[in-house]
Amino acid sequence: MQRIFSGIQPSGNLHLGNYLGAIQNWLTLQNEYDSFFCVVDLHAITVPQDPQKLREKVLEVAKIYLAAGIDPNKSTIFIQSHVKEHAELCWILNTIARLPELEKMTQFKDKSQKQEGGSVGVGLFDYPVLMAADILLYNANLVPVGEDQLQHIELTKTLARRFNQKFGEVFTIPEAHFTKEGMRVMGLDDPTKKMSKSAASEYNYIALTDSPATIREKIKKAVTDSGSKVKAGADKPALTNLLTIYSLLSGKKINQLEDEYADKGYGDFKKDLAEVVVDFIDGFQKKFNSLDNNEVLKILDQGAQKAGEIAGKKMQEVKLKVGLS
Ligand code: ATP
Ligand code: LTN
Repeated sequence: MQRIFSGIQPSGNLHLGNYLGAIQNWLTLQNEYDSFFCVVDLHAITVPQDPQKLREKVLEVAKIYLAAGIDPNKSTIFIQSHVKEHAELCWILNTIARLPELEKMTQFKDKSQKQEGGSVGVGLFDYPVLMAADILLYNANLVPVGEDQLQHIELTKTLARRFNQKFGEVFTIPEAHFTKEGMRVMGLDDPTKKMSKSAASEYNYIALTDSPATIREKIKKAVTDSGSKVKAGADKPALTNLLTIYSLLSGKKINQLEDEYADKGYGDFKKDLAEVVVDFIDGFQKKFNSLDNNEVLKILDQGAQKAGEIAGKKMQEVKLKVGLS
């Protein structure tokens, strides 16, 4: 059985972009692949985090996986820092990664600009190497992520090939996997930038924890394009984005929605979209609130144990090849 690996950082508020770009895709994949879903807390601390909030967020993201429908009987769910091999392999990969490869990462450039002058940590720079370690430890074949992560997956492949060439075949070369529609959900306040949990304005995103009133208000305020037709297209980035969200949550095709709203304006469309989103998030939150924290911690312990066995074996192989054992 082929394997998939993916992860989300326990930082900020998880939003519809994370759900539609990543988690929704995982739900179908977990039926066909040996699946590993990780809460990447070591990645989260590459920018400053409040320790108590981080602790809460780690549990929250694990619960979001479960509430969204990741089934612990089919998939392995665990916390990155609970499996020490992630940091260990990251160090070894650091010795073959090259400075210019990391310097050109757009996520690093974006995120380092957002940090206060002079406070960009080495961890933020090294973030993609840790991500490569996550994936390579498990011989993952596919990595389901949003489009913004493609550059990191390319680096992962480069490092895997380089290591294999230098020391002998150890790592499987992974491929990125994403759905065309959900790969880039855009900000509600600016359809030229991706929906992001670290966005300056909360009107950029719909958080999975937003109340119905907040959701309705955010969608009402969402930017629209000139004209009045509810249509997708290159000249209508805002409507394309809203139609995409509607389509992914309702299962209706975009052209079907365009037909439905042919005689209606933006106002009617937005009102209905708000209800589709409210419905989805309401169902999601009900499941989230019904989860028992102790049960979740048990699932995470079992996940770390299973992941640790695989990661431990891979690390032994790596150390042997490099000459560390
Ligand atoms: P930040 O914007 O603060 O970097 P993020 O919102 O991108 O964070 P991550 O934890 O980095 O969140 O990403 C988790 C997953 O969600 C990744 O697979 C990423 O590709 C996906 N994702 C994030 N934002 C979007 C989006 N707007 N559209 C589609 N997928 C997204
Ligand atoms: N960088 C990713 C999160 C992440 C990840 C991974 C995704 C860390 N390690 C391994 C897939 C596989 C992001 O979504 N921002």
